[in-house]
Amino acid sequence: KKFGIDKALEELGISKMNAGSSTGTDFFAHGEEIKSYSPVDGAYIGSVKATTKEDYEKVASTAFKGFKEWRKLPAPQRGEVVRQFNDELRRLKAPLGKLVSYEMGKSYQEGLGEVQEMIDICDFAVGLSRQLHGLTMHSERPGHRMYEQYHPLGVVGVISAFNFPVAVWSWNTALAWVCGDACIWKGSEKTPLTSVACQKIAARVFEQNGVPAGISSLVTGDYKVGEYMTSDERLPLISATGSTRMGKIVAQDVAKRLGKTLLELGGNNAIIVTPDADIKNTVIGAVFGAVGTCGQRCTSTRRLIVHEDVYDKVKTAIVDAYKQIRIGNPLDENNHVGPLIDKDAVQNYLAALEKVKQEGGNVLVEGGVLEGEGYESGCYVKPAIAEAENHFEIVQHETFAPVLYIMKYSGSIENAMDMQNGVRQGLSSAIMTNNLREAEYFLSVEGSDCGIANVNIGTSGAEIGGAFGGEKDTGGGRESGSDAWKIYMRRQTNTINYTTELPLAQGIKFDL
Ligand code: UN1
Repeated sequence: KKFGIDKALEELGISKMNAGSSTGTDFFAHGEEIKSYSPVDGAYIGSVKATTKEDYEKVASTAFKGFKEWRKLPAPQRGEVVRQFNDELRRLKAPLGKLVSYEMGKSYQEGLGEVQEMIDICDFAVGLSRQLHGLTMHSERPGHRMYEQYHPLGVVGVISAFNFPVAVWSWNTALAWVCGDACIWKGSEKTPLTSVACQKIAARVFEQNGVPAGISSLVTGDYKVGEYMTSDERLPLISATGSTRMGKIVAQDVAKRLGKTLLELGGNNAIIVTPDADIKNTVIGAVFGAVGTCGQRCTSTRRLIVHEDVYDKVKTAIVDAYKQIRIGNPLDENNHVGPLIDKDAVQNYLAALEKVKQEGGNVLVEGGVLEGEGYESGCYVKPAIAEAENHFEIVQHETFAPVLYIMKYSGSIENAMDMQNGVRQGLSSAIMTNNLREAEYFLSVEGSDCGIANVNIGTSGAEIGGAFGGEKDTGGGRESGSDAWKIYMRRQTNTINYTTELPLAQGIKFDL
């Protein structure tokens, strides 16, 4: 059963062979062919030609030229273009959500959710286009006015990962566009058709509005294409989402030329379950967090840190809940969990299960690769749970798969806090408790060291209105809502003297 995927591809203008570089409605590319196979049924969906160095040069110079025009357009008019782009996203939500689900493997509901994140960030960006404000300060000198303004930054490079193949692009571009920047996007080589589909939508709207070419640009390929971007001095900012390993390379390359980076990297997200937790909600939050997107969200729940008083109760409830999980074609809305992205991911998943056993973990829910009808792609695995200890090497490491580690704490919340913070990553965290003291401690200066800290909800599924990102190995960047827009602009401090004198700051005397 194809679940209407051919119709979705047609509506999105995706053919069997697509070129993967674009600065507008024309697509071109001269690199190797990247074939896209669906993890859902193993079928060949179509191909994209990768971007060569020459293709990249064409893209970057067009983007740079376009930026010089785009930046002059008043921000609310840029917002109007983003508003129209958003109309198209609303119209094409179903086919785009379906392609995300089919090419990446997340459930159709989550595919739709991702497109909804695009719609939400565009709404946010449109409003923001009238609020790109700086502050006004009081000058220490008489007859002087001092204020700051934000100007467009330039051509921004966006590198995104397979697991959120459309939302992360839009978090960056919707803001960058209203800020007056041009964007060059390298999506994941594992989801190349989804990238082409997005670029087609944006390019069409931009062209209809007479926007110069290059404001929305696409390049495709692996890390080599990423390197064209990270080493390109014309790109003042590289926003990269992906593994910590990748982020460290990007950070160093961009730092060599004193460029800026916005990094959103790995997580090792935990839920602390205290004696005062609502067990029913804990189970829903933890299970969705651990198995949603087949454990391939950077916010996926990896660790459950449970107080000894409720440990057995929580353990039994979670293990029971795992029995209800239906694994299968993610386009079939009866299923909760689809496949992993590819067979390499399956290997990593199996290796993690092996490792946790070697280190002394106790497997509570057995994993394994599913075989037989409906599982022909070889990418479907069983979500697993292991009792483990926080210091295990495998627990300290982010495995991008549905493996949940459950561990016990005793005594006070401080002990749980040490465990939750005792990893290198710092993206998302949660506490389940109805105890005000524990909740406030968790949110306090001594509490969670993560960029996201939730009370009585799970670790994944953040809204776009807040800043998204985290500390330590997560890279420190913030994307999406709040004042994340500021990184896409350059700040300028202006001091204006409207007197006939020239008093110096700090009271310095200098007479000629
Ligand atoms: C990611 O996995 O890169 O909070 C992003 C969430 C989603 C975004 C995840 N809104 O789970």
